[in-house]
Parts: sequence; C-alpha cells; structure tokens
Amino acid sequence: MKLTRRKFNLSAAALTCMISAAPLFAQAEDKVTLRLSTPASETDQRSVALAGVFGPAVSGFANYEPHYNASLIAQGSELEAIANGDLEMSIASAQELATFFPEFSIFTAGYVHQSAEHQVAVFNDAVMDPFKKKVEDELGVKLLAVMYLGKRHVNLRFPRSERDVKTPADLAGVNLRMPGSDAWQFLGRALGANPTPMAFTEVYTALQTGSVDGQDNPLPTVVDAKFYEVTKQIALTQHLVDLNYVAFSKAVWDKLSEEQQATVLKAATDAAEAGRQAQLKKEEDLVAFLKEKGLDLYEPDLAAFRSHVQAEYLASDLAAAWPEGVLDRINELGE
Ligand code: KDO
Repeated sequence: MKLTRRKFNLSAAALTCMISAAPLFAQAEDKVTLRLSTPASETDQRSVALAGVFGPAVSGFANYEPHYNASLIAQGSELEAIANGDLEMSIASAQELATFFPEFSIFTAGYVHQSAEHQVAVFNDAVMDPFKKKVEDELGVKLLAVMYLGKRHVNLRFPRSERDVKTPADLAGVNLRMPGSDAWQFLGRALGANPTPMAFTEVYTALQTGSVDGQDNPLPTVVDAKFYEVTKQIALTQHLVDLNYVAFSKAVWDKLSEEQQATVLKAATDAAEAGRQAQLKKEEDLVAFLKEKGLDLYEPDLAAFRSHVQAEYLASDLAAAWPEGVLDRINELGE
C-alpha cells in the first residue's frame, strides 16, 4: 500500500489517539549503546568529529556515548576493556596495539609516516590487512579508520636561552614525559631524552610543578590541554606524524546487519576525515597563537634528528618484529 499524504495524516492522527489512550508502546527496537573512552578532551578535534559526524550517522540503530579525559577507562586500558566487553569503542594508538602485537611498533617509529595523507594510504593499503586481521581475530577489535593526531614536537618548560634544542644531544638529561607503553618510551630515548611514563591527564600538573621537564604532542594538543600555560618553548622536531585508530568491538560488529556495518564503517571514515581536516587547519593556525602566548617555536636540525632516530629504530629489537617488506611498502606509499 503506497502511503499517500492523506493516508499518512489519518494514520498519524489514529496513532496519536491510540498512544494518548493507552500505555506508551514499547520503545522501538532497543538501540545498541556504543561507549567510547578516550583520554582526549571533549574539545579535541577527534572527539568533536566523532560526536558531530559518527554519532548522528549511526543514531538510527545505536546510541554513541563518549567518555572524555579517561573518565571511564584509564589511558592504555581501552583495548583490553573492549576485548572484555566492558567498552565498545576507543581512539586507539599503534603504541597500545604494539603491547599486544609487537609488529605494530612499525607505525610508532619516528619519521616513518610523512603526512596525514600517507597515514590514510597506508591504512587503506593491502599491507595493513594482516595487521587488521590479527587485531580482529586475537583481540576482538576492529580497526575502522585511521585518525590524524598531528605532528609531535618537543615542548619544554625551560626557555630556549636555557636549553636550545638543535640535535638529539641537546636533549641529554631532559626528563621528557612520554605516554606509558614501551614503544613511547623507546621514542623518547631515540630522541636523546630520558623518558618518564605518565598518563596524559597528569601531564599539565607535572609540567606546572616541574616533575617533568617537558612533553611531546602536536600543537593542537598543546593548545587544547593548555600546556602552553606551563611551558616556554617548542622545538619543531615533528618526530612522529602521529595517528590513532577508531577501534570498535568485533562482538558488537558481528551482531549488526550488513547495512548497519556499512553505516558504521562510513561514519567512522567520514568522522576521521572531518577530524583530519580540522586538525591540519589547527596545526597551521596555532603557530601564531602560541607565539602570541610567549612560546619560542623554532626548527631544530631536522636532518640530525631524523638520521639519529631512524638509526636507533633500525638497530632496535622493535624493528626485528617488523614483517619483511612492510617498511619498504610504507616508504613507497609516502613517495
Ligand atoms: C599522549 O598521551 O601524549 C597522547 O598523545 C598519546 C596518543 O596516543 C593519544 O592517546 C592521546 O594522548 C590522547 O588521545 C589525548 O590527546
């Protein structure tokens, strides 16, 4: 029966009458709740994109429920929570995945990814398939999309007049906060510093009290987390063009219809693209903002940093876990 406007009006009137005269109908088929936990703030561009693009796109059959500032699950424990059925989504890092699957450290290595576009090319290339399959089969997590976190730089609480960072040697003795997992600690050492493991939500206070000398994050994070209030300089090392993955519970995925799965995948991809463009624009705009706030932003000897960091990785146990040919393929995709 084709629903014409007249029939629609009658039906609507009839429905209104029925509802008002009888107990409320049972809610439409229950929607699946998609809890996301992230250490990021609500105003971080990845959070904004997921809430603004992903949530609405899946709202026909799912309730997107974000939890910010690691308020639901501690940073670094999200993947295990998803595997255990205590969480449905996270903004995962390759460093966290490397604690389960050492080969993921190839995506954490300094100066490997060259740009946001390079990250997308790698994530969508066949080279990524075995990595994605292993995470699904062994952890019960589906990696839906790659998100651009930004170019990480060294951000110190001392003025440049006290510590001028030209080469890795200039970071000797610097107590540099890095996130907890081993791959992050390795990166801190490869930069020439003494890394201190610490959760993201503790970094501002640690910088303010001087319990660490500095931290590394992209400019949008330095602004969003207000690290610029408690630091004096940023050596633009761009030592890691950093990424995250939209991680999704495989158990929930398997209960969705094919159409719903396609909607979830497109929603995550579209949200990642929206967040990527917003983050790239912020990286451009925030240099001036940070200089106005009195920070000294400058370029160190990038060739010295790049050659030192890459040599550290190639000589490392991390590189021993990298499957044959993967680094060559990643480099090809970045040309
Ligand atoms: C951080 O703790 O410095 C880090 O940048 C690591 C990333 O992998 C990611 O967890 C990020 O924090 C959070 O999303 C907060 O921006």
